[in-house]
Amino acid sequence: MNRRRFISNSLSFSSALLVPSVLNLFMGPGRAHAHHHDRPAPAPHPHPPSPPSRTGPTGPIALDFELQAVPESFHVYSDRATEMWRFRVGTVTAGASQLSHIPGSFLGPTLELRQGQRLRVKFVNSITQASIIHWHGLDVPMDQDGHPHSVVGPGDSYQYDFVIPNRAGLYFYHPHPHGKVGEQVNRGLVGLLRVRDDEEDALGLPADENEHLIALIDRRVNADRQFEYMTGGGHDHMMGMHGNTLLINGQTQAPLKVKRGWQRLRIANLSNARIYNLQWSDGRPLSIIGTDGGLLESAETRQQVLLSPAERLDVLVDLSKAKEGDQLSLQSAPLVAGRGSPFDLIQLHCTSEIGAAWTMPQTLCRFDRISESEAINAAPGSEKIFTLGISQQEGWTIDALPYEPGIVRAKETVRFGDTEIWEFDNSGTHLPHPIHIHGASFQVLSRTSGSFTGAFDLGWKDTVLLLPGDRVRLIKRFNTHKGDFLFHCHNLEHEDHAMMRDFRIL
Ligand SMILES: [Cu+2]
Repeated sequence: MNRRRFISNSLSFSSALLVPSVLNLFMGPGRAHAHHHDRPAPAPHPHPPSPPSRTGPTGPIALDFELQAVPESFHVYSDRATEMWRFRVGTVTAGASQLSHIPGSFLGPTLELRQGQRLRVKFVNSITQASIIHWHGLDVPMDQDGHPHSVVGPGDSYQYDFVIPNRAGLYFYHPHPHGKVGEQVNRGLVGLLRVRDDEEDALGLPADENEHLIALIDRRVNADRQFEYMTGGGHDHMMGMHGNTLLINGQTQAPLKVKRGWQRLRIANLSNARIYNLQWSDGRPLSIIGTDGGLLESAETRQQVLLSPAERLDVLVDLSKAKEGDQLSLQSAPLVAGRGSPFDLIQLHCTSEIGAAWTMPQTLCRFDRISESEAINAAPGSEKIFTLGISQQEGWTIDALPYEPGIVRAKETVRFGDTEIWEFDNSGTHLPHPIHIHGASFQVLSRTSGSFTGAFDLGWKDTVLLLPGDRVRLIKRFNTHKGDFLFHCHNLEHEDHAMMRDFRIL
């Protein structure tokens, strides 16, 4: 699509002024403009494909429980309850100690699992819409992945039973019914899932009260303390749903009291659409030890890192030389210096207590780097290219196509066991798109940047940020499960309307 046509399409699609809107994404909450061009909801998927038959796991079950999606009045604010949909724990049959809760948070229970453990979850749908749960970042079989074809209606349930194959890392879960993901997450249906493994244990990383889960969530909170959704009309469809209020772990911001030692921040961007540009308030670099799929080979330092929806960052900070009462803020800076000001995400307040002593090792883990030569399409120019776009008829697209359930093109078909190089091309949309691929984690090979920089590509990734003008090449192994899986933009409003495709592993 040429640039002129793109601009004319996108203007009629949303009336949004593109350049200021892009900048607004990075300027802190509370700057949304109202426009009024609503799009109809997408049609339900017609012919769900049937998953390949498989034998379920047979070993002992580490965690077995009911996870209910329920309407609930919840006190995010003390003065008035917010009407939400939440994930709540029902009957627990095994492993109750592997469910933890962030006190006061509307997030669902945090599932605490180890690599190789078997998880059984009965999802009970007690909301008024069809739904299904996707375990973001976990490499599970097709019928366990929460593909939209698996949705269950109100009053129905879905039994999950799978083994955690992933390395230690911070993962999360959320609904994945096509066209309703943004709304259901906005209402509160999201939770964290933390995986541990022996390799991570051996590092003796800061743990317990020195390890902090930090889910970055923005919501548009109205005067009645309710979460609004898509009240900005076409602008919200264009930009994705940006809130006016930052809720860390779903709560109003409160300082985190920390001991004077090493602290580990497990940061997950669980916002529908907002991108954060992380930095420390005192100018010290971020010390990054992990991303979506767990530990890096060794720690990396950056002054700033962009974290787009669904991306995770594992950050260590050494406060052993801090004094009692010292304060340090994790902030989000504007994407473009001078356009807006940094805002605090979370403040760390040092207490009198001395915390954990620790030394950063040279090497964090044995990192299995995928060589380009492993790919069946390693020859220059033979990568599969997926072009991100927008059109008046289809909304957000991949190769000018919206989501078509169960329909895969030749390039969306992969032979089981193959490794492939995929390239995502965002030279045509002028907006950022965090692209998530279901199944096994991938590695980013290279990035050709457009107008912006700051994405962090190292480690095992399941979501990669395509900034305006960017082209990103990645490599992925398709050697774990056959069947239909999704790849899509994780700006949830882009995903719903309908920047998503199936790919099939045969
Ligand atoms: Cu997008």
